[in-house]
Amino acid sequence: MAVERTLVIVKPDAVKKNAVGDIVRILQENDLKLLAIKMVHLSKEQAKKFYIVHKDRPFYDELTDFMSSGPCVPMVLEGENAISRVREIIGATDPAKAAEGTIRKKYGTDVGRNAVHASDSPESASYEIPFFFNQLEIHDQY
Ligand code: DAT
Ligand code: MG
Repeated sequence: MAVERTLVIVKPDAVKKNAVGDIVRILQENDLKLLAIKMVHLSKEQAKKFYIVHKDRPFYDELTDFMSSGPCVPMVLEGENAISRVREIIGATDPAKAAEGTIRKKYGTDVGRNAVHASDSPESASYEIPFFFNQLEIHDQY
């Protein structure tokens, strides 16, 4: 077991559903400490850079259009095994296949508009956290 940090994004669809507060609550109630949070509206170019690992996937253009379609809410969470635990709490990529009680089951619309993003490995977290937050914006002393 190790204390990890992970990046979660409430995607534009879930921001529009006014689900930000509920999603933060669910994560905090699962012993994840909120270290940073903000609201940003990504440009298409910024969305393409964030999702660069998917640049050759057929859904890259659709995904980056969606992620730049409105404001989203990135946040940094910390806890024991935070990366894999958050992936379980959010559920499967396709909300139709997500388990009962998961965030994507509750708020996702379809495989493209699936309410939340979460880092899938320590390597992706180490790219994704500094993509949105600098050191001064990450608070672990409370
Ligand atoms: P995850 O977000 O569960 O890590 P992923 O990394 O495979 O999933 O894909 C990134 C995002 O791309 C995903 O959250 C939604 C979108 N996406 C994935 N598969 C898709 C598909 N078949 N059609 C449309 N969008 C898709
Ligand atoms: Mg992924």
